[in-house]
Amino acid sequence: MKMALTLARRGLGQVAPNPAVGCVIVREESDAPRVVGRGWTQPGGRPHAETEALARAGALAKGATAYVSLEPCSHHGKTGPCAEALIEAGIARVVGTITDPNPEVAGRGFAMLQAKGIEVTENVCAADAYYLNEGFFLTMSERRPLVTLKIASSLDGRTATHDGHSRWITGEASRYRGHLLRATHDAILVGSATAIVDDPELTCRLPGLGGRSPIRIVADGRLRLPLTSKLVRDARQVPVWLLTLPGGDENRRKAFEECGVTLIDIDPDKGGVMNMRGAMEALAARGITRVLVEGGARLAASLVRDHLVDRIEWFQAPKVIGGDGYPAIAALGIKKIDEAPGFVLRATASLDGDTVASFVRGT
Ligand code: AOF
Ligand code: ZN
Repeated sequence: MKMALTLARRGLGQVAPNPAVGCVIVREESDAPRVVGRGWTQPGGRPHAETEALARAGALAKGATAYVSLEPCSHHGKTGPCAEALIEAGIARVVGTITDPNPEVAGRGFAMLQAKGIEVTENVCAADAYYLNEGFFLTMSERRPLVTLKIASSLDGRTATHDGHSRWITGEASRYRGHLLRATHDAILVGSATAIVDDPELTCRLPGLGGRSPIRIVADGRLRLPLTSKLVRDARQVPVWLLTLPGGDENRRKAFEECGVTLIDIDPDKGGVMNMRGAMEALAARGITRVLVEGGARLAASLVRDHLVDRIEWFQAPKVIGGDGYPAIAALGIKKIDEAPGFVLRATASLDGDTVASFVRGT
């Protein structure tokens, strides 16, 4: 199952709105098990993992065990049900993780297999399977994507000097890791101030992964992003979406659209600012399951305040900028420490002197 999960991971950032699934077909031969087919959900979400693995196994699938990192589907979608394909191939046993929360599946995949006399073992590596596809699960349960906040700061949590100088706080290895995060998310989101000040490209520029740039999204309530920005200039190569407040200047809206930028209206909160939960729901409705937030401080603060940050990837350089620098997260107005949102450390790594710490939301 660990192997199936590793294969599944290849699909992250490529298969939305579908989950990234892996499948390994194994023949339990006399002395040692033998892998006869491996598959994972293909870019765009199809074919599914199981049919890929079955195609590789061919006739050797008969009597074999299939390890699948999510319950095999039971519905007739764009392709036939994977549960049926496993049955037809003569699979004898299926080892699975958790049920597929898609209401069209929701236990029917496992039931179809069992009804045909196939032995089914569920809940193997269930926590890992959930973590891997948390974006897909959240779109099903909360109609919003998984939100990963990426921060690159000094030891004291600053992202720029008081002059706004920020290139570069973290080193090259950290920045490469940041690009890998881009490749494994469906979209990157930044606030308009960051987009204006940094004029970023927000693409994945890792050698070999150049084609894996996610959709680039700017939260820009008042359409302040310059039409001359790098993002707008190459919006026809790598998609750019602007989350904006309804209304606004018609000519400016048209100008963005003529550059190939997609405008998505998000209703304001009572205070007239963009409702971030509404924004996330709008992204999920457009098939986004994993969003990487890359700044700035105000966008990060509003997402933290609204309890929308599921994970934090905090890159820290061994430098001190001081209290006159810009904070990574803007004011939250918290009075008591027990009101501060908590996160749980999941892993750390050192990257050429920087450290990256991965956190998940506290319960
Ligand atoms: C599997 N194996 O590799 C994946 C599954 O639109 P369709 O027909 O591709 O179906 C999408 C649904 O299939 C998706 O919402 C989820 O329930 C399931 N994804 N299932 O057996 C796979 N990606
Ligand atoms: Zn399927």
